[in-house]
Amino acid sequence: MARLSPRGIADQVMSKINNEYDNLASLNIMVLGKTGVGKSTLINRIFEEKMVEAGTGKPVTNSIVKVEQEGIPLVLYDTPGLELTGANDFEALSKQITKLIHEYFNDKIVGNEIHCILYCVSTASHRFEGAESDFLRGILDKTKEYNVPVIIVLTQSFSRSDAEEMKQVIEAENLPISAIIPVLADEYEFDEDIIIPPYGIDTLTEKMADILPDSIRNTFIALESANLALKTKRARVAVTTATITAAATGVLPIPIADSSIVIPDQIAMLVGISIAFGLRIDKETSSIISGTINAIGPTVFGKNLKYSLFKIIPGIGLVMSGTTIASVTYALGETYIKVLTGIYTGEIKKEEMETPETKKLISDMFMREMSSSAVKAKEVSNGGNAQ
Ligand SMILES: Nc1nc2c(ncn2[C@@H]2O[C@H](COP(=O)(O)OP(=O)(O)OP(=O)(O)O)[C@@H](O)[C@H]2O)c(=O)[nH]1
Ligand SMILES: [Mg+2]
Repeated sequence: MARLSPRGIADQVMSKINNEYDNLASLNIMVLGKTGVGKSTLINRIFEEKMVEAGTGKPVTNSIVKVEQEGIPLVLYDTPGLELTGANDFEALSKQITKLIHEYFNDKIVGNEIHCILYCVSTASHRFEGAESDFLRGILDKTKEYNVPVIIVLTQSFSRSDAEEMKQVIEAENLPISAIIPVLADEYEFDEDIIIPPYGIDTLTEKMADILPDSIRNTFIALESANLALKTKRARVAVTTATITAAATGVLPIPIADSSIVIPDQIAMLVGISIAFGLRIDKETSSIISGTINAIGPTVFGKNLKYSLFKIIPGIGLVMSGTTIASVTYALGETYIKVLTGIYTGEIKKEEMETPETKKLISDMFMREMSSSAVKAKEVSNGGNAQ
């Protein structure tokens, strides 16, 4: 086993994140709706990158612009500033969309297909017209061979009861869509005393993850920054996989001088978790990874665990059993998820990874995970389920 410093492990994880990120299939989403309904606000809320700003898109038809950013596997088709006032406008847009969808699905280059359409209707506008209904039905009918899922997003749902009413009106149209989801993307200041907090984005992102094809789901989870539960769930899959593999490893000799117990499966696990949390290749990511390993290394090799993780086998020396490796793997994965969650929620500061306080926090987390992980690792490797 190669000797690896925490920095060396971080470097390995980083270069693999890089590869993995480059290999993520591009997520292609179409965001439709009249001007001012909140399409850009919604997208910026889901992806928390300033993806959609005036003038950044490249026109692909009269009304549709393509928005993308170097190095991000996301392509958005947006309809900014669209005055859809009557059946003629809808008819014209329908033609453009239908044509595009056919083109993209029949393109020789794989990966251009539209994966999902978000059709935005403003609850605050109190209007869902017959023309909109015909428009959606028409598009879905003319592209039905591709099964592009459509979610109607009720944007600007300042009033939940209005949103519910609007939902019922649209439901009565019996459109072949995947869902109707009320959303308030940004908090709304009703007056000085009443601020309505955002809601519905978790429901929407969960639905999106659900309807996207398997190959695209990972991209979506990596890119979305609005739903921590989605990220955690995906990250736990990586922990489960690595724990199962570790449990099957059998005994592993540990060079005593080597303060690293990180083996390829664990590196893959750290990569999987990092991707789910959307970590990018930068100095901060490196310090998060090496900080985590730094904080828990002494715990694994120090004497402060209640039981020894090692056995001595004559002729081989110090070994770790498969079960122990599984426990350490599980605890490492869970701890890393907790660290990233802490960073996500702001409870842990990226810049403070190496402070004694953060180190202690992480090492305590790891100790807690270790004390329960022997049991959990066993459950995971038996049942294949980390929850
Ligand atoms: N408070 C609050 N304001 C919102 C929300 N959604 C949209 N708005 C406001 O509504 C206005 C229009 O929102 P945009 O996101 O620009 O709408 P759009 O659909 O992208 O408009 P076009 O690009 O012109 O087609 C902006 O002033 C937003 O701040 C929301 O969820 N909460
Ligand atoms: Mg816009």
